[in-house]
Amino acid sequence: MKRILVIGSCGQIGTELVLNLRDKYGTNNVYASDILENCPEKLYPGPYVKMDILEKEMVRSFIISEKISEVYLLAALLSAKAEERPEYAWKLNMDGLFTILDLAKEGYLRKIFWPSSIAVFGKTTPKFNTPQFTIMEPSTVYGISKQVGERWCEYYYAKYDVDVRSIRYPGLISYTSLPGGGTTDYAVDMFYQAKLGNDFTCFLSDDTALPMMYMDDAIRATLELMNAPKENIKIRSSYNLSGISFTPKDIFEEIQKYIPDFRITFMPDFRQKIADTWPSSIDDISARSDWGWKERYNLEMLVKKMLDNVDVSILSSVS
Ligand code: NAD
Ligand code: AKB
Repeated sequence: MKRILVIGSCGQIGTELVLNLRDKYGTNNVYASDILENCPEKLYPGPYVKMDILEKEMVRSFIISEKISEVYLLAALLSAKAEERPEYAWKLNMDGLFTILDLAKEGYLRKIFWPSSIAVFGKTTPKFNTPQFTIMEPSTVYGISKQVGERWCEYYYAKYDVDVRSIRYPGLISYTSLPGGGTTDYAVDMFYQAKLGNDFTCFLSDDTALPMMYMDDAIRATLELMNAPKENIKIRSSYNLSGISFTPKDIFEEIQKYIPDFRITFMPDFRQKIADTWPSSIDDISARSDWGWKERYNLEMLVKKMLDNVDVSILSSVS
């Protein structure tokens, strides 16, 4: 029987991942954990433990005493927040990964999921249909931490046979919880402002195309990767994963089909410089051929699903 721990479970991905894992493996076999005192109501009932990934001894003793077999390590500072706190971002994004990789090396964990990002690429990377193997010169602290993390995952697999699996997620769009401080967050914010009847000020320019994905696809990809036979996982750094590529103008125009009075102004800020170094679209042929990945959501489906489900009352929980 699997015993799963999700670290960073109260965030944008963690909330949905825990719900999906509990559906699949049973509520009591999936521990949610986060640095926050309490988990979001959506994760009641179910085991929750307050845990700071940087408290190494506490993390180790919990995993060993609870006989955890799989860890999904999601705790991190994302691109925009990491630029505000570079030293802390480096510590958080790297130290936690070593704690978990070492536990697997010592035989306490059977499998690890650790997400990378399109932020591993940089301005010297081919921008369109970015290949799996290409030039990677990230210029953000977040991107550097993800690229270095990829190298260490690959190393622990090659040297110690640690079964660590990873996806370079694109920008994720969802309504269950709010995003945590990334460059692609604008696309989620746009839905809340549209539903509130507000005008929207976009921090990226109208023509900034980025790889994006609806959360259901990202969660499904994660579970498919984790359940694929070990011998199929040929890439131990991280897999490129492609869903949709769109600009702020594309998504605005799609929302406007439902809310014709919706208005937008473009006022690029420091996040524009980050976005300018990232790919516009991704080639994910390796994920497709190694473990059968295929996206389901296109832009039209994503926008309809978001407008049907975004609940603006969630905003009061952060104000
Ligand atoms: P998020 O910011 O929404 O959630 C991160 C969670 O980690 C938060 O609940 C936070 O409280 C928790 N956390 C922070 N510090 C912690 C600590 N010291 N100990 C334990 N928990 C701590 O992030 P997310 O969007 O859910 O992203 C999860 C992972 O996926 C990250 O590694 C991120 O880099 C990666 N990723 C996300 C996206 C995306 O679009 N959401 C895209 C690419 C990669
Ligand atoms: C961010 O914008 O930082 C994240 C990511 C693409 O890694 N959404």
